[in-house]
Amino acid sequence: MPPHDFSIIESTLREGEQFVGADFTSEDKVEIAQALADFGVEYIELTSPCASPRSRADCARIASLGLDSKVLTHIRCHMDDARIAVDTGADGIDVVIGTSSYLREFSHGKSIDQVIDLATDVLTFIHSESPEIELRFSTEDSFRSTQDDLLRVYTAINKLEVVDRFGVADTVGIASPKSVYDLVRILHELTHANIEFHGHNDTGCAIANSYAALEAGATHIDTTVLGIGERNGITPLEGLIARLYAIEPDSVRTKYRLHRLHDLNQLVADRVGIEIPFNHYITGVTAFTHKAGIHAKAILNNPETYEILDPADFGLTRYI
Ligand code: HCA
Ligand code: CU
Repeated sequence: MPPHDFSIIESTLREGEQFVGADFTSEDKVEIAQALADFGVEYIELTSPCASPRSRADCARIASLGLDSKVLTHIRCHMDDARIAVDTGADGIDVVIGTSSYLREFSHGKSIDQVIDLATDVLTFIHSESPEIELRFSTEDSFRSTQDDLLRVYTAINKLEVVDRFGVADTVGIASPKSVYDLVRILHELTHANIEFHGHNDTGCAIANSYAALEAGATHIDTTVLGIGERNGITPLEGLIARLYAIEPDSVRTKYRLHRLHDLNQLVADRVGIEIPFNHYITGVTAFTHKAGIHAKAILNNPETYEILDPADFGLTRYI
């Protein structure tokens, strides 16, 4: 049962940069990266160094800070991008390419065979340039790709023995916990590799899907602070923490500096010009507010009657 040994890939500075309100300055990025590292996430994922000269400079700058979290950069499966990414000094590179018929037809225009050939070239190149770099290969829109296509792609890439981790992405938020569980299981059995899950929240399943991925043996989950990202975003860091804390509070308390979560949320909210939603996991203003008389009375006798998260662990207080 999760949480077994898993890592958070915190993508506020990549997926979160794709949020409509986000336009981080270099200083913002350094401040957020430091706050994420202080909270204790295992990985920080940064926007592709190919997105702009500033992204490239910021990537190199953050990679050189010596943070406690590993720094990853994220690229399209493209030789030009790979050549730039190996020079950023990042600890790892996340490579992604679309495999659904939508993306093959309307985005990059490649067949599955061409996807396999291109990924083979790109991944082999990165590994030969920087054998020590942590390399992840993922398909985009995995949950609208056929299982046949996915298995062909992952089997071919697995044979190269250059990848440290495989990812699956629910790019459009269509997956359910059951479909995530099944795909992660199949992939894990096929590759025996570490598996990462990236889930969008269009239908409100991102946290449950991430948890199902962990139950199926996934080792890495992507999050962003407040869930920011394309459209309505991905798995919120706070929601994943709440879910895991509810199962095993001790290991979550040990792994992360939970007291810093609220300030981290406030920092990102300020930088992207939003409020922390009132009903947000852990840090929303009503998360520890009790109103009904019956609840209030019982809470005063024993808070656990109506609380599975202890606000004190997060440096927060309850209101009655
Ligand atoms: C996107 C790409 C991505 C990539 C996820 C990943 C997605 O559409 O911007 O590399 O794990 O959701 O598929 O964010
Ligand atoms: Cu995404």
